[in-house]
Order: sequence, then C-alpha cells, then structure tokens
Amino acid sequence: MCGGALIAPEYIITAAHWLNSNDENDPIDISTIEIRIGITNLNDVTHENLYSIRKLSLHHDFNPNTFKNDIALIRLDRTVIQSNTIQMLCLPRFTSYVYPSVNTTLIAIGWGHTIDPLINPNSLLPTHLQQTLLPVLPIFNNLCFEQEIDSPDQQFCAGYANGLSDTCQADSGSPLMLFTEQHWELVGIVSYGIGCAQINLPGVYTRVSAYLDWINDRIRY
Ligand code: 4AZ
Repeated sequence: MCGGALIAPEYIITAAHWLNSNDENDPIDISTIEIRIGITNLNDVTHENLYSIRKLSLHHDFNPNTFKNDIALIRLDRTVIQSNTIQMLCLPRFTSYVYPSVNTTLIAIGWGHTIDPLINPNSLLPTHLQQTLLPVLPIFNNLCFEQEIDSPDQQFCAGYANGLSDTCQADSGSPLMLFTEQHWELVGIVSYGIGCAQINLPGVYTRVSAYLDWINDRIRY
C-alpha cells in the first residue's frame, strides 16, 4: 500500500519506487492497482471512490539504488470531482533546490505503519489516515545526521534527530505538505528511510520543487 496526492483533476503524484519493476521484461500490471480517493477510513471503500490507472509515467531516470528521481505521475481513469473532502494540492511556488527551507514544519499524511514493523512484527496498518509534523532538516556533505542522501538538489530530509516522529513503511508516495499564503502545497513525496523514527535516521523525501517542468510537461488539461 502507498500514498499519493491529487494535483490536477485527473492526475496523482506519487513515488516511482513502488511502481517500478526492476525487470524490464516483466513490467508491473497497472490494471491490478486500486486507487482510493476521498476517504480517511479504510472501511469506507465503495465503487464511487475506486479509481484505476489510465496512464503511468515513471520518471525515466528513477534510480532504484539511490532512489534519485523517486517520482511518478498517474493519469486516472476519470476526472475527480472536488468537494469538501477532496481537494487538489498546489505544486510548489518555487523551482529551487533550497525549497522547502530548512526548519519549515511540514505536514505528512499517510496510511503507513505507526510502529516500525521491523521492530514490532505484529504492527498493523492503521484503519484511519494518519498525520504528523516534520521539520525540514539541514544537509551537510550529503548527510542528514547519519542518513545519507544521494542528491540534495532533488531530495531532502525531514524529521527529528531523536526520532520523535517519522513516516514509515506504506507511507511511500504520500505527500509532505506546506500551508502557505492561503493554499496547500505538495513540497515532498515520501521516498525511503532506514527503519522508522530511529535516532539520527530521518526519512528522505523527493524535492518536488525540482520536478515542476517534468510534471507540467506531462499534464494535459
Ligand atoms: C517505506 O518503506 C518507508 N522512515 C517510507 C518512509 C520511511 C521508511 C520506509 C522513513 O515505505
């Protein structure tokens, strides 16, 4: 299970890694993927909130070793009608490798584990959509504390040195959001990490501001 964010009436942004087959002779079957839009409780699944993939665009330079370019665009089978419970996220205002700024607090949401499943193998996935606050961390010499990142211009870290909170398995693809100037922006995409909420090992996120051209070139209105 993974997350994503609606950025246009027919398009979802998510991570590439969970949709990427490492065997080019055996690509993933997109018809097997179910997309749910507009629910915060997994017991509320209906025909109406079920969508499927019309077209999948994985970033052509996604690197399965470093997770560089961990971004994908999904075109849905039909237009999503916006409502009180379904709204789009805006793309970042800036095309910049220093956006979001260090120390900005972002909101992460997702359906991933609330306890690291490697530490507690009985950890269940939550039934309700979860949220947490994660500050953007500084990067020195490709490190966020002890978490290495390959490409600081395209990736950033968010979280806490003491492991106060984090994203976790099954949060992949979910948005890190910033509320600014009366709108919500999609500034990060959950990409990877070593475990969850471990000391000095914050999560790593795709820096959406580095992909505005890539995204805009692929959306048809
Ligand atoms: C995952 O496997 C995953 N702690 C996502 C985020 C993090 C770790 C793992 C960050 O989807």
